[in-house]
Amino acid sequence: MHPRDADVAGLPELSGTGRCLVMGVVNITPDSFSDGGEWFEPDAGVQHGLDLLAEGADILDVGGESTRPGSVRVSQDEELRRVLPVIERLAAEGAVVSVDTTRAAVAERAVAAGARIVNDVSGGLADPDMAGVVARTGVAYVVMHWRGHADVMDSLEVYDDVVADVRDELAARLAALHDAGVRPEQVVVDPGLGFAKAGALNWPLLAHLDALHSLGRPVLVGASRKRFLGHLLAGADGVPVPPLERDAATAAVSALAAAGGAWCVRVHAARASVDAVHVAAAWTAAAEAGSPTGARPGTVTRTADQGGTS
Ligand code: PMM
Repeated sequence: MHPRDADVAGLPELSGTGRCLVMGVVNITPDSFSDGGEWFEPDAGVQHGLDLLAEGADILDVGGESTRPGSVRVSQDEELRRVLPVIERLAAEGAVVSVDTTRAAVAERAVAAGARIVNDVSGGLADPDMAGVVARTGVAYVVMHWRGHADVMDSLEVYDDVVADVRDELAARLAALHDAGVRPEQVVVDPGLGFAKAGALNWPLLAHLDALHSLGRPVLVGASRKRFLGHLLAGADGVPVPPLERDAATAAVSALAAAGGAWCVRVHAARASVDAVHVAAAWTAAAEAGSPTGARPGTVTRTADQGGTS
């Protein structure tokens, strides 16, 4: 079975959709790089989560600490104060909620408040107690590739072969989690786009998701509004386009990542990526079914319900 179709512990309603899932971002931070401050108050955060669900998001990822390059950490108390009321209310609305945290104590309290996924951008490296909390609670756990906190990550971008190095470092994290009692079916892996990875280093990771599939677990991709897209789209003056103008490129990555076998894409603007993953699912299903007519590739066969252009 392809890892994208593997079940993830505690998320039965997300199994068998036949398409890549969409995780909508609910940042309760005044300084996140892409949408900082817009949903800082709990009511606004909850409303934003409900809007993302209405756009078709499958999961809401609630975070209270910015991972913006160079950002300074918030205290644990402040992080809890930001995320817990929003998680509680969104979970009560029936949403599948994920908590974006590197702190074991925040993860534990968030799970008690209704979170069913712990999304840890440090993959368990930032807090030695995280693996124990994940093992004990049994929740789904996103293990992202990470080399250091936001204040130092830009100095840690040294790779022999970025795809092989990220895969091997994730494999080491999976082994450590296993030793700590985390079951394989709890785990989702993530290449950590933009984390200790300058612009050009992100594209090989996206183009070789199969290398991460060799780890045997579903893959989550978080490309949304990231710097490498801003640089890609820069005009002749070389100035990166601002984060809020990167959503079309994000949706393009969602389609391609989904067609490449991603289990989930993490995005700020859900609607376009929801459409993108449906397109990718139809595309992949057709490719896997082969040609219904035996026609050579490139031969157009028109049937009644496919006719016309609108
Ligand atoms: N990126 C950010 C935050 N959390 N979590 C996962 N699993 N993968 C990511 O790529 C990721 C993440 C970047 O910060 P943002 O919330 O401001 O976009």
